[in-house]
Amino acid sequence: SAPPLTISLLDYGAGNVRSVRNALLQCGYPIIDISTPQQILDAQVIVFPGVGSYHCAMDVLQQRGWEEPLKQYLKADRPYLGICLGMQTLFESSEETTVGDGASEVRGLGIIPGKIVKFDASTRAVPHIGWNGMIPHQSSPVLRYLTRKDDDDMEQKEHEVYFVHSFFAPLEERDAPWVLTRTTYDGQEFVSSVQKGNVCASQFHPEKSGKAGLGFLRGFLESVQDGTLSNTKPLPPTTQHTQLVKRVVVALDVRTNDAGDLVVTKGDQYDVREKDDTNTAENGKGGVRNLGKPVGLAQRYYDEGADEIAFLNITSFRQGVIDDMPMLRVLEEASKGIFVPLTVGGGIRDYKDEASGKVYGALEVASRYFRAGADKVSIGSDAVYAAEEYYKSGGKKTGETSIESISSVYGVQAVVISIDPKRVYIASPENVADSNHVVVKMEEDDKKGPNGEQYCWYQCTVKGGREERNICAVSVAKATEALGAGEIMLNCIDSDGQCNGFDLPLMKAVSNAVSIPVIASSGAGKAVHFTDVFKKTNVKAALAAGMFHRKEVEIMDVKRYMEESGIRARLI
Ligand code: 1PR
Repeated sequence: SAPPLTISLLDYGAGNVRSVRNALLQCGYPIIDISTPQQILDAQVIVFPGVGSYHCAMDVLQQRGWEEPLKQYLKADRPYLGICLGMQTLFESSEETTVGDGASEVRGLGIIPGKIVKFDASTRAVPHIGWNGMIPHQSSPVLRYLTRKDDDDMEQKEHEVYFVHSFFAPLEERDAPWVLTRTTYDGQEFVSSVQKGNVCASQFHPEKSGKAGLGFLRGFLESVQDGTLSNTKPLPPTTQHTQLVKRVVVALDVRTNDAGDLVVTKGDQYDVREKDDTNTAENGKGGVRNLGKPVGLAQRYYDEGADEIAFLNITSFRQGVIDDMPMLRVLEEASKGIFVPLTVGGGIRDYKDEASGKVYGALEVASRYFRAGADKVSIGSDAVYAAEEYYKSGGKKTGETSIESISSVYGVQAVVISIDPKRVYIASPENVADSNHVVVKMEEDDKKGPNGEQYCWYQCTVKGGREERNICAVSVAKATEALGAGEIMLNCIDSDGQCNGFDLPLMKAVSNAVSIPVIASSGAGKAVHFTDVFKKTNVKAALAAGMFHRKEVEIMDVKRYMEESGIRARLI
């Protein structure tokens, strides 16, 4: 048989391509890194996982003298797989502007006619984040592992794949020979993958699309290997559309227990110590609840169908994380076998090393996590401080907050804000002390105040719920969106660990106030809690911890229940 293929990886050093490497390795092919123009011309197959911004990718290609050989390689119809920006740069230009530069369009490689444009954010949440389907326009060996039988109508369907982008290639008649699949995002159709001959590229991230994504990579690489890659055929047009599915996220709260081991724990209203003498600590209180090892548990949730996994370092306020090797190791290990997005939170802020006096910026802290395999970082306490400053200055952006510094380098989709609010009950809306606090009405009896109060505002806390601040959850969400956050993870300390369902008034208030996606968190105990929050609020994802850790409900039970209730979920 033919000698095994070696993949030439075009890694131009922006952001994290560790997961692409891991996914290619998982498919069983060796990788070499391209470092000279000649290596482009000599490659058997090139994989170009674009991350960061369009102009940055094009600048690097030019500066390193890679643009011309790459064009030559592509025009000669040699095997190529572009991912995300690796697809967008194949087009003539992009609306994505260079920093500080009003309206200039950035030129691309010009292999495919047409221009990359931005989603209209006035009618939908932007970025387009999450799992969406694909409608094939051609049959291709690349898609051979991607179809599944639909349960109801026995129709062949493409598996959902993971997208995260604000810009897209519009579906235009003249690009028709290139379109491999199309996808719909809230009424907007776009090109989700292209293929002509041996040149192929995807807007979605196969390396983050679970087993379907690995199947796409395998389909591509195997057909390069056996020489069948260009065996494509146009398919008859259909009027089908796809839909972004609601995500089910699992969170792992991680900390060191009293014996010094890093464990997954889970609190009741943020108290992670056992109520009895289980795992008893030296000080006589209950020990830290130990639900297992972070990497092993995360791998289990990936295998069981989690759409996304978040690791939260919940005691990071006590120590700096710049040297937090155990947590970096967790990311490194987890990203080897988990091919869905990984978020890491806790301690993403500026940090001063007391011993040396050296100051590390939040960007440096975040970069270490990205390099270790994280796709997003979540910012808790520091986001509250940034929001306070934002309002104090009358809505000025300094460019110096952790949110701004990280999102300007890694993109808004890489910055999640974790909000930890507590209810402050009031008898009537007039009783609110500060007119900036958004007041909501509690409709369910079990969420009313101790004296039957029907109203409350949601007070933000910092340091894992230990310190209250005079700012409400809606205000923090709006300010952090303005500063460049891409997503909100919305907890509720009152509901955390209670298994009584998500705090719907809070979820409604925040998801209606911002246009970035909101992940509902805290309080899930049954599948119906997920369908409730999806039906009654605007959240795009829902997160649970305890019910999955205790194996009370399986992830796929939740998803099947969602589908039965008419809410699309990713079934594996
Ligand atoms: O402030 O940037 O260092 O971030 C600290 C991070 O750690 C924040 O994301 C904060 O939410 C988290 N955190 C701090 N202390 C705790 C604690 O529990 N003592 N965990 C904590 C927060 C929230 C969710 C939880 C859901 C779902 N955990 O992740 O898992 O509430 O739980 P459930 O489904 O069992 O109800 P910074």
